[in-house]
Amino acid sequence: MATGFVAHVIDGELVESVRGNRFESVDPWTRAPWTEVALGDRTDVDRAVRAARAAADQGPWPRMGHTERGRLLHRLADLIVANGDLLARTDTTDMGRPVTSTVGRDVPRAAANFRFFADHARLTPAEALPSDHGHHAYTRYEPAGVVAAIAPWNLPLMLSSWKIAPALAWGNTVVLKPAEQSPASATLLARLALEAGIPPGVLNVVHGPGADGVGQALTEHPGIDRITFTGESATGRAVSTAAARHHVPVSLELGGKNAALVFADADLDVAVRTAAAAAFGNAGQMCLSGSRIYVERPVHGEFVERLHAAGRAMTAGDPGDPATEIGPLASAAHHRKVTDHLTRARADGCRVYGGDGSGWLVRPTVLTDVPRHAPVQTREVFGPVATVTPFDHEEDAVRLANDTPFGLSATVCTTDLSRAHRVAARLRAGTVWVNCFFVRDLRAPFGGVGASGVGREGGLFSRDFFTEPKTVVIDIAGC
Ligand code: TXE
Repeated sequence: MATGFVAHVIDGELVESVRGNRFESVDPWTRAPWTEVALGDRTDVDRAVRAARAAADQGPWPRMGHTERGRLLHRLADLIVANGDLLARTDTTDMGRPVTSTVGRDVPRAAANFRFFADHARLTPAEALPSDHGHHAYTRYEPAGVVAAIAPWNLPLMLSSWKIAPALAWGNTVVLKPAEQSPASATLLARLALEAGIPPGVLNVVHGPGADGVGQALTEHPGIDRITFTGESATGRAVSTAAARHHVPVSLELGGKNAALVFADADLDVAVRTAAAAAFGNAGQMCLSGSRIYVERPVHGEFVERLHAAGRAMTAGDPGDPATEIGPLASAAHHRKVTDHLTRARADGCRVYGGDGSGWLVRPTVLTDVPRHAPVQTREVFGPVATVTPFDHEEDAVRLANDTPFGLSATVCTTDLSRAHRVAARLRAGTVWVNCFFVRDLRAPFGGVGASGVGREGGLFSRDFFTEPKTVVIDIAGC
């Protein structure tokens, strides 16, 4: 039975929906509701956007300067760390991500996002343009206004903070819609923002579903100036269409079907460790997952055996147990999607290693003999499922890796330095990791090619998205 209640946060207040509706959030480990959540609709979205608009147009936040804003964002980061256990356990209960990851990775990274963007905004210079013609020109990076942030369920706190931190650091106000499968940490985060001294209306949270619900209402609202979205590629198209009606710029981080290339010269220990982390981490529920693995033929057999063994060795079970590495999939619908893929893969003639599990748990799964056009090879499964396919030479490997409409990330395992650079240059992907996975530098561009997204965020790319750059030209010739 659900015991708690997760409210919207609008204009600094914890509120019910105007119509008083609620929904239940389900704990994927117990498969039972664990909390009630305010179920918003267009009216609640409108209230939140109005609050954010007022805070943007009349409030202190956009005007207080980078130093003071940065101080408050650092205070929020301190509070995230101080309340890390609660935030981490909330995400673990909401979506099944193992607590070692929510405590050890998501909380520190959420705090780091706020610290980084606070400092980055404060320290980034703007251009002054010398002119030959008696004029001086310079650029001002002004807040864009009200940002709609629509987050997915796979890394709730971390991905929300990745969107909110740069938006706030550049002086915007935000309406956040977390995923309906994992809403609770967003309300906690907004409460901590208020506790940190961030003014009411600057960070608002509205809960509810996306299509025909809060998400859609937010993207269609005329009071929004930017939309940053992470989710499925098809949803990204709907978001773009809605945004186009009001000429609102969008940043879309969408799905992936990311390749990992393992060359015969690779250190196989590193390759197996990297591939297992890329394919099975967070039970494969990451847009960056390396789910299509291509291995040079001489080491293919050994690699398959070792990857399967690495998957088997991962502890799967209760995500609240610190020993657990693989938790349950996030929802019944998602569990069905992943297991349907496995059923279809068997029918398509794939050999399946692993893949068992009870409840919504699916253990790491390795597939071989996968037909090139099988759905498991071409579509984002978003589960702990990796296909492993042999290749014969470098050209072949690059062609296979690029044989997809997606282009989010890729991993290359090799000890040949020239090959690493050569292959990285030819892969059609927003990020290429060599002998590593998931290493992020917040100054670097992050985003995808093709069906994996539109635009980049990170460092100056975030500034360019979350601001309206303005050119000021001054006559200094005195005539
Ligand atoms: O995604 P959706 P879902 C992929 C992954 C997964 C699949 C479906 O393959 O199995 O997408 O997941 C909101 N207007 N990724 O259904 O629907 C929604 O409420 C505005 C990849 O959860 O895209 C949620 O907050 N918003 C991925 C968010 O969009 C809408 C992360 C994502 O939900 C909306 C998650 C609409 N019309 C899933 N429809 C990644 N890139 O990391 C939905 N939403």
